[in-house]
Amino acid sequence: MELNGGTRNLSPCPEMDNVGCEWRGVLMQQLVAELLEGNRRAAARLISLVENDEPQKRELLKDVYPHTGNAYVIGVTGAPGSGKSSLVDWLLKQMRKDGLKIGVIAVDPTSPFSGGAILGDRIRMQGHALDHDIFIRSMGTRGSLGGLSRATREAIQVLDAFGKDIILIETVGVGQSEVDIVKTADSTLVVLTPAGGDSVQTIKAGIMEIADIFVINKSDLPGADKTTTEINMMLDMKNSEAWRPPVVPTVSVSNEGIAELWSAIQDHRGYMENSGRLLEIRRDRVRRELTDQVEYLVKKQIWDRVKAKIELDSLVEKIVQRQKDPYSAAGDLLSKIDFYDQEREEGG
Ligand SMILES: Nc1nc2c(ncn2[C@@H]2O[C@H](COP(=O)(O)OP(=O)(O)O)[C@@H](O)[C@H]2O)c(=O)[nH]1
Ligand SMILES: [Mg+2]
Repeated sequence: MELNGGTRNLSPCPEMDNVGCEWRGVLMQQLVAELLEGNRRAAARLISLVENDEPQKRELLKDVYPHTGNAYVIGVTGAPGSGKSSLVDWLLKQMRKDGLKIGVIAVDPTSPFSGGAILGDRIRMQGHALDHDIFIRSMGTRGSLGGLSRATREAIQVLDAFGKDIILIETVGVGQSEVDIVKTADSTLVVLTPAGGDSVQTIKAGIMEIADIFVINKSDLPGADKTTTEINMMLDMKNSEAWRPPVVPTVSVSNEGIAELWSAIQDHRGYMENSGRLLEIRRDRVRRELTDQVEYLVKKQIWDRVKAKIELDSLVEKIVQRQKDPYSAAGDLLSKIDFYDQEREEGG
């Protein structure tokens, strides 16, 4: 089996005639060139392409990749309503004072694409709409949550090549997929609010593990000190690691604690860079990405061959009728495409 899938000789648009396809290829190259020149519409279109998982996406990302690696990625996660968007809003203002160019990706799988919290985020962040060094994009669910974390990773690459120094990712911290999204960040902020009567012990363990910095937002509300103390106690109990997450109180409706938060982020970045940890996690990420790509290509190769040679529907029908079982059908199927040696697999 030859692994030539995804290389340039594979037509990125097989449904078109050759002339149309070449023309589209030229347009795509132009799109990447425009992105590198700083064209916002090109950035927006490229993110749409990755979000919709368009077939020509892989070719584009190949051209984008050599221009990535400069941006520092900051993840902001926490329960809905904890104040993530308000915090991001103030952080943008704070970072702009340092002359940084910033991209924001607001991921909210709980919201439909064009309404709800996403719309609220758009309106809130509109104050930055005229600032050309800020690029804000919302992503909702189109297809699976796994698809969303892939699309987020790819959108980060686009914004990185676009020349952003910092990429902020806001994500609702509820499930595994959001945790996966956060794993693409170099520094992760977990936003909590004063627990009131409740104890912070109820916070999901996974979320505690990923925090580089704890933000106690809405510190104007009662119970902020208690929450801060509890988090610190939980940190005391953990084995001392090289980096102890600071706990930063903020009031994001009135810009309190934002400068302190920005300085905590910079401290963490300094730690990541100086300790070699940043290089380490980026290497791990590349390894995962490479594994994913290999698996993607292998799967695609197999299914392309299977579909070309085998009538799947009739096979499914036979299995439904109990004339065949799925286990031997899978083996038969792979042996027909000259890929799978069934006898060896079964030790026969
Ligand atoms: N009292 C108080 N309310 C806040 C604070 N930060 C945000 N809020 C409010 O909390 C609500 C949710 O904020 P939002 O930023 O949309 O939260 P997100 O869902 O985590 O992005 C909004 O009504 C904010 O005005 C804060 O520091 N104190
Ligand atoms: Mg929000």
